[in-house]
Parts: sequence; C-alpha cells; structure tokens
Amino acid sequence: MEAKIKEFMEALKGRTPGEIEFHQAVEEVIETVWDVYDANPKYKSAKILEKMCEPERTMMFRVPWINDAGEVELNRGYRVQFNSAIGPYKGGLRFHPSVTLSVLKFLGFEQTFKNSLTTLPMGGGKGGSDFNAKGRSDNEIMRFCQSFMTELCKYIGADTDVPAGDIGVGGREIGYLFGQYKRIRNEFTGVLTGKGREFGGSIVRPEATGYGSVYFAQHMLAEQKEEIKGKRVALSGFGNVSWGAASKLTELGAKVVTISGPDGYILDEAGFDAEKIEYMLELRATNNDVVAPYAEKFGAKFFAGKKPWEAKVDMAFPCAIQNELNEDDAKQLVANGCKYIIETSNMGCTAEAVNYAIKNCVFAPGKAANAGGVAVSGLEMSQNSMRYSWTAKEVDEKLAHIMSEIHATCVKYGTGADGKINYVKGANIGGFIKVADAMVAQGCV
Ligand code: 8G0
Repeated sequence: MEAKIKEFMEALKGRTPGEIEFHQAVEEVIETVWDVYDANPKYKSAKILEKMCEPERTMMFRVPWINDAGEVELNRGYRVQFNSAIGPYKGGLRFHPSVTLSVLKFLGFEQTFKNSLTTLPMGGGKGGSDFNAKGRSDNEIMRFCQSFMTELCKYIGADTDVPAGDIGVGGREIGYLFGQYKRIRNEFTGVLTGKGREFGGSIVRPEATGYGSVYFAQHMLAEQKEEIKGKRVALSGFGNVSWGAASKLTELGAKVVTISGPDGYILDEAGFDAEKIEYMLELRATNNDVVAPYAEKFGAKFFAGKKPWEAKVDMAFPCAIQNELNEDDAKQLVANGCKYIIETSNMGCTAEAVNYAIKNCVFAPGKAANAGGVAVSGLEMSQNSMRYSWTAKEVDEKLAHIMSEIHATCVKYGTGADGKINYVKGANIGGFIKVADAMVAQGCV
C-alpha cells in the first residue's frame, strides 16, 4: 500500500511542482482513504482520487486598483473551483500576503471533504488574493474589493459558486464585494455568504466556526467522560474564529488564557470575560494585526515573537493559519499536560504534529472541527433561497446538530480495532465516500 501511495504522490508532485501546501493536504487524505479506494473497483476505474486532486477549473486574474496617493497598485486574484459533485462550489476568499495558488488549492481540496461532512449540498472551492490590508485605509480596501469583484463576478453565482470570507475578508469586505456584484450583475441573490444581517446574512455566521469547534470538542470530551467546564485553554489568533471559540468556551465555564497575533501571544492568567472578548473585535478593526495592546489594557503578559503552545493548558485550539503548530509545539503541549488539540484553523498543524498528536493526545482535524463555519454559510444559502431568515436559536440548534453528526461520522469511520477514535481517518473517509459516490454516479465528467 505504501508504495502505491508514494507512486500516487510522486505523480501528483510531477504535475504540480512546488505546490507544497497542496501536496501536504493531499497526502494526509490519501494516506487515510487509500484502503477504501483500493477496495472499491468502481472508484479506481473512474480514477476518482486522481480527479479529486485536479480542480475542475482555476481562474487567476490581475487586480489593479488606485491607492490613496493616486498610484496604481497591482495584486493577483484567484478562484479555484475544485469540485462540484455534491453542490455549487463553496468556500471562502482569503486576502493575505501568504496567498499563492498552492495555498488556495490546499484549501479548496480540503473544503470539498469538509463541505461533504456538513451533510449540506455544497461543493468545494476557494479563492483570494495576495492583497495585504495592513495599514490600508477603508477606502483603499473598498477599491480593492471592487476591482477584485469586477473580474470574479464572471465566474460565480448563487447556483454556481458561492464565496464567503476567510482570513482578511470579514463583514466589511463581504459588504463591498456584494455591492459591486449586485451593481454589475443587477441581481440580488445569495452569491456570497457572511453578509451583513440587513442584506441576507445569517445570524450566528460570525460565531459559527468557533462555536462549532467547541461543540465538536464537547463530543470528543464526552467520549473520554470529560467536560469543558474548568478546562484551561490556549487559543491562537485573535480574529473571527478565535473570538467565536473564546466566547463559547467562556460561556461553558472553560478558562481561556491565550490569544495570539503575528507579533506574539498574550497570557492572561485571569482568563477571558465578555469585555475582553469584545475587545478582540476592536483589535481586529484597527487593521494593525497586533495583540500586544491587550496586555497593557488588561494587565496580562505579552510574549513577543512567541507562540501560545508553550503555555500550560488542558486543551489547545489553533485558530490562526496553516502550519501554525509544529511537532515541537505538539510535544511541548503534551509534556505540559495538554490532552486535546482541536485544529480549528485549516491545516493548522504540520503533518508531523498531526502524527504526534494522534498518538499522544486526542486530536481533531480542521475539516471536521471547523466545519461549523461553512455549515452556517450553507444555512445562509438556504435562507436566501427561501427569502426568509431563521432565529438565532434555530440556527444555533442546526449548527449544534450538524457538529454532532460530523462527530458521529468520525466515530463511524475512524474507530479502530482497539476502540480508539482516529478523527483524521474518520473525517477523511466520511467526507470522501459521499463525494466519490456522487462522482461515480455522474459519469466521466
Ligand atoms: O463560509 C464559508 O464558506 C467559509 C469561509 C471561510 C472559511 C471556510 C472554511 O470552511 O474553511 C468556509
């Protein structure tokens, strides 16, 4: 088996030279679904895995715009339409200087499996730009979004491809993008999710990724006869995802002690409360991409240039960006008594960290734990189609139910002969089968 996986990966690398993040994401999936693939001639003869690793379509385009000084600026825009076997392409837009085709391909690839796990009819896609919002004015961000959408609007639509936000794309950017789409196409449809409440956005969408991850963790802990209450928790990041996780964890009686930014991490021994959680939103709105001001405001410790994985905690939730937690970090967490790592960012842990964590603590992969975000985006699409909106209670209940279904799928496909649950295997196989069956049914397309 290992030789066949190696052969598959070598062929993929030959076709996609240099796309290291994409290779990393594919390898993790291939390793866990290979047995299922190998045992199903209908998948193999249709070359399902090979097809799943090739986006249906990839757009790359120029995004010119004018800065506040009147000068021309140039960025590159992308949309990767990865897989539409079970629904319209669906996935966020990331505006961040680290964005490359490889990063968006890894994200679009993972999105396909994640969206399948949500039980909702959504295919996989991802897009974005290498645009850096740091230090940019609101007007510059608007002009960039308008130029980006002027090109993107040719490829998306409520029944074709429905982007959303991601890193660097929040409610403000979605508003500008939606306005430009509506102006060019002259249609008011649910072409984007994560919209403002006034124009079709779903309630609970901003909190959904973080809430969902905590709901998933509750099920993991229940399997171990434990509960969230009283746990010390390390979070990374200080954006939307980290904020949602912090508020749900705090509500459930956990003590959140860290958040982080590109400048370092905050250790707040007093734990987070409502005022501090609210302040995370203020920090983000400054466009400065720093967490240090939190330490001064609330009398907490700040460790410049360090990651929060050196803190002594029971649970860790990486909530920032890919590969933010490596093997040494995982070892340090476990050595300090951490029993749970809940990957809440996409591919937040390196491959080595994942392998170590699976063996030495209880580990949840991002495509299961963070699927609540896109799940509520799926609910936003449904509400837009109905021209109706659900209450916070209705959406939150649906989210909690979806997360429990995802956990059950992981248990179904990931429980080993020893009774231990391998959540990585469970999530990958669970996500894979539905997409693979749909692809087989639709023939050679
Ligand atoms: O709502 C979405 O479609 C969305 C946006 C950003 C990220 C993700 C994700 O699942 O990673 C989904």
